[in-house]
Amino acid sequence: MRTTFITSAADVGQFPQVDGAEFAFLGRSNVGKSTLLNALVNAKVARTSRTPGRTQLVNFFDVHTGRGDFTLADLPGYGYARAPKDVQRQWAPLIEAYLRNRQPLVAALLLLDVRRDLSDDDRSLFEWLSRDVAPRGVRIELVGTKADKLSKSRQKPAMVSLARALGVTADAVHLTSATHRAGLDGLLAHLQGLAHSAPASEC
Ligand SMILES: Nc1nc2c(ncn2[C@@H]2O[C@H](COP(=O)(O)OP(=O)(O)O)[C@@H](O)[C@H]2O)c(=O)[nH]1
Ligand SMILES: [Mg+2]
Repeated sequence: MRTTFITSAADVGQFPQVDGAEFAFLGRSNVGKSTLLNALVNAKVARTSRTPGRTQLVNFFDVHTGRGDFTLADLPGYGYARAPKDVQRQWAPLIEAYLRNRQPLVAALLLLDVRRDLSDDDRSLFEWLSRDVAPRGVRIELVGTKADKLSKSRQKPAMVSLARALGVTADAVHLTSATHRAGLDGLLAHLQGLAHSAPASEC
């Protein structure tokens, strides 16, 4: 597997043209989007734990595998309390435009920290995705992150309560730990399966 950085986009006009399927990493700041992306492709391509700056960027990566190619998009996080107000206001239009219109997008991965309760932002994003984005054929994949921070016996109950808060069953949530490399092979195989079954599209 080989992963290369394509570009950073600050607005819709800068989204790259790609062939094949694209998957987007969504979730609040610090939930582990960039870390999970890096762990999945086994490379340090996405920058992690940087304080969100003034510019919110979508970072695109090309992944080449023996089973075909796909694109990953690392989206800016939300809910960073100390972000300047203009940055907080910028988040919604860019991400909304991306999720509503991006043609190669096959699935939006909504990342949720298994140790934390759902935030209002998590819930309203999930509801909006279900209502306005899923109908155009984009799947919503729920991914629990940082499983290693909970003992084994507390992982399942945490998943169940997250799932219940969203009105889905716990088996709809992919449980992962980037640090312990848990749940990554299954998630990658799942994405590759979706990439294969997606109709070929150009941006
Ligand atoms: N223990 C643990 N820490 C993680 C995991 N994934 C991410 N982190 C940490 O969470 C922080 C935020 O991660 P990052 O990927 O930058 O989050 P992002 O803002 O959603 O892109 C960093 O300090 C990471 O090292 C994980 O699976 N386990
Ligand atoms: Mg990040």
